[in-house]
Amino acid sequence: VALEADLRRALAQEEFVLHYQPQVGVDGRLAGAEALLRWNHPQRGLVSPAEFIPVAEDTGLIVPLGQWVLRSACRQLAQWAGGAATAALEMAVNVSAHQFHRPDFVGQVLAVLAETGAPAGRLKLELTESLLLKDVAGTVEKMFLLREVGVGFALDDFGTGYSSLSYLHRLPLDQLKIDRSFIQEISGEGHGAAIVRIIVALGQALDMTVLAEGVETAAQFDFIVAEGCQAYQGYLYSRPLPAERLAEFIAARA
Ligand code: G
Ligand code: G
Ligand code: MN
Ligand code: NA
Repeated sequence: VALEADLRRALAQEEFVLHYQPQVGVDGRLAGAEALLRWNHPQRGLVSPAEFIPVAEDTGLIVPLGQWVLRSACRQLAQWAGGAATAALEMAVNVSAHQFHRPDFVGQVLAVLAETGAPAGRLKLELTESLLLKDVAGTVEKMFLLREVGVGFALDDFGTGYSSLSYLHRLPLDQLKIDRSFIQEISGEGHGAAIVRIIVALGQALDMTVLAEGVETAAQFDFIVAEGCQAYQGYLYSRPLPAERLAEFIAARA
């Protein structure tokens, strides 16, 4: 309850910020960034979403918070679209189940695109497997409506949920994101390497690109390239950065 009240106050006082983690092609081309929410708490400093997203989900606060994330990320995307070095970048935005399954979700995304002037064709929404499973018919309909204006979709944390091959091919997904737990297991005793291989094959069969999450070492990078992943993100390339730091990062590489 204390955290809930604190979250409400934080929303009103604009204590949230977005950081952006680069998403890169295995050829080294910067493809875009994933917007990651941070709470800049007056006493506690930067608080991880892992701590407060579950509370926001339980209390319904995720709806206004998710709306804030989408609007802020789209403002940033519109700004990128107007800059020579950033014009081609995509923006990936995490969407929670509660937010997605609201009846007015499609209308809200369209309104934010119109309001911010962000190019729909460079917005990518990251959905999770559990979200998709909740109402497959309704989900497919929403995804097709958004795809019509150019919005893309990635399946986040892939491999950790309960995807069914029987509906995966019905969804207009552009990308599978291999959960970082499998990337971390690549060189260990687990089945990480085999799972990466299977997800790449699945992506090829379903005509989806495959992005590896949480790539931290050169060995992991070499493996995902050899297996045919098209893109990656992770500390090896860059941590999530504040917008100004990302701009410096891009300028330094240009
Ligand atoms: O950035 P970090 O690793 O701390 O994120 C922790 C978790 O919070 C991840 O699962 C990530 O997907 C989730 N997350 C980060 N930003 C957002 C957001 O804007 N909306 C939602 N729904 N989840 C987010
Ligand atoms: O669930 P989602 O994929 O949205 O979560 C992204 C989270 O992963 C973010 O909180 C981000 O900070 C974190 N992250 C990004 N790159 C790495 C990495 O290379 N290693 C680790 N351990 N975490 C990472
Ligand atoms: Mn994500
Ligand atoms: Na993930």
